[in-house]
Amino acid sequence: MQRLFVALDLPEYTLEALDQLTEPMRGLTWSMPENRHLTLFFLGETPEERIEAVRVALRSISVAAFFMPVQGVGYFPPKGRPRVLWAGVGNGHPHLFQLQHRITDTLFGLGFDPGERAWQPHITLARCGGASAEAIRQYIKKHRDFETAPVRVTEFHLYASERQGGRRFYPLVETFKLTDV
Ligand code: 2AM
Repeated sequence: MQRLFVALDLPEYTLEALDQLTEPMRGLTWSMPENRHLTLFFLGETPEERIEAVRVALRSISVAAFFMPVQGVGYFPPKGRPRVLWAGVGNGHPHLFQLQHRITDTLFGLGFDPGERAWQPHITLARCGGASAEAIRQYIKKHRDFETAPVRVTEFHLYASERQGGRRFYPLVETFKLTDV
């Protein structure tokens, strides 16, 4: 079994800008900068014998490259105690949603469950299990105008998610190129 997900990588300049958003806050666990990405589809535990079919299917996806904004911060869930602090993509780009829909259709066709919640593009910055809701609201207010250079998205990736000594690692399984425009 491998725990798999499909995601977009972020260039160094974006990772640096996101790193500027980190600040000491009680009860908050910041994600490791090298682990920051934008998840498009979470496949979960996948039997080895199904992985080749996933890779072949993802290779057939044809979506044009695009520029993705990186702006705004927020948290999940919108109501109740915040659990995840994230950076957003503004209104995104139609191709971002097109790509995510194509991936979802493709993997749904292979029997993977997209889950019940609507996909909300986000880059996880921190888990906020122990932070106070008020501290998170203050943080959001302070960074509400966050915006950095858009990212040119030219590929997406299939990653595995592994845990070693309490830390998560995301080994790359395969990269899939978008089409040139
Ligand atoms: P995230 O994007 O909100 O951080 C690997 O676990 C990646 O898949 C993470 O980026 C994670 O969330 C995302 N993901 C989406 N749905 C998930 C789920 N049900 N369980 C674990 N991770 C999930």
